Amino acid sequence: MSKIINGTPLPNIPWQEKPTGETNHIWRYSENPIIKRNAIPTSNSVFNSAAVPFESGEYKFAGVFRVDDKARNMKLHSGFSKDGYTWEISEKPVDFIKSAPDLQDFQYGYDPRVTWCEDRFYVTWCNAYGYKPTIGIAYTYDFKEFHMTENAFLPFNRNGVLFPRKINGQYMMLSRPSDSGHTPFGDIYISQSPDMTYWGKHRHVMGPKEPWESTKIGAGPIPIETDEGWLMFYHGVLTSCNGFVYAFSAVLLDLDEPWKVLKRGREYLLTPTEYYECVGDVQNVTFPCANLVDKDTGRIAIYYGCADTCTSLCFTTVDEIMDFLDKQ
Ligand code: BMA
Repeated sequence: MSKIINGTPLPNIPWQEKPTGETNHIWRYSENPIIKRNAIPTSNSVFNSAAVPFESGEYKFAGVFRVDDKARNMKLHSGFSKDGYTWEISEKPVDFIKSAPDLQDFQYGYDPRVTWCEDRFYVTWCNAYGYKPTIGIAYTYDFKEFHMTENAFLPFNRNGVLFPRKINGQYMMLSRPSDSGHTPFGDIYISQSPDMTYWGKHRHVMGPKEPWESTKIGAGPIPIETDEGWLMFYHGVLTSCNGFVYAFSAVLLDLDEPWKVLKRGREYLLTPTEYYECVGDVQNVTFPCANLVDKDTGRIAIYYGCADTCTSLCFTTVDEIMDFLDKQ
């Protein structure tokens, strides 16, 4: 049994037992989707969003949500939840406070990740700089005020995922250099920073390998630290005659040199098969952006966007994924 290190107990993690007869290593919540496209009056869709444990009064969870409005602007909204299933999403987008006067104004933002690191929550997302996508960084203590700092990289880049602690004295961030459109390529890289401002020492982590991910891959939720390595879900894209298909799998990265891949899924763990994953604004998309983890039981609840329209939950455990990786 592999152990989670550097995590916290989360007895109130959203959870359903693996259904009898289920042969996959990940199983869906029976009441999916948990957040519908019309969650707030102005929303066209709410998907590819991030949730974390956060205590505030009755609330036990907080998050940053990708909300596309009815003019199809891509905005980020904060939200709170008592149980991790039912979310109260702010009707107003996050109004970022700029940490330097000459930082760009918020133009658009999507696919947020939220990481607890040291003393605060960091949000990383695909941020427009001159209307070109790169990786934005902000921090918050309360999910009410968000301080936007320097972008991590130059355009074009997407899927910036921060590790939850420094490794060998460096902050580490995964990302996926891209182009200005619906990028037909993409490998995962890692970059290092002593101060969250200057990023360098870039290392290649991995590129597409199997048919299900043959177009491009990108980091998913925040990596989970286990005694065997960093466990991370990542998405992979296949180009079919109907367009892109977004599925996801898992990888185990070296604890001290996380650009080294120790084990990697050959098969996908979850691919669009349910109606809400196949039908929506963009068909056939399952896109994980967050995982809650209970250190005591190894239970994992994954939040994933469905068909660029709504948000769902699925479940697994550290042991299930290690078992899957050992069999690949
Ligand atoms: C990517 C991003 C994601 C989206 C996916 C599928 O480029 O825009 O937010 O889920 O495409 O449309």
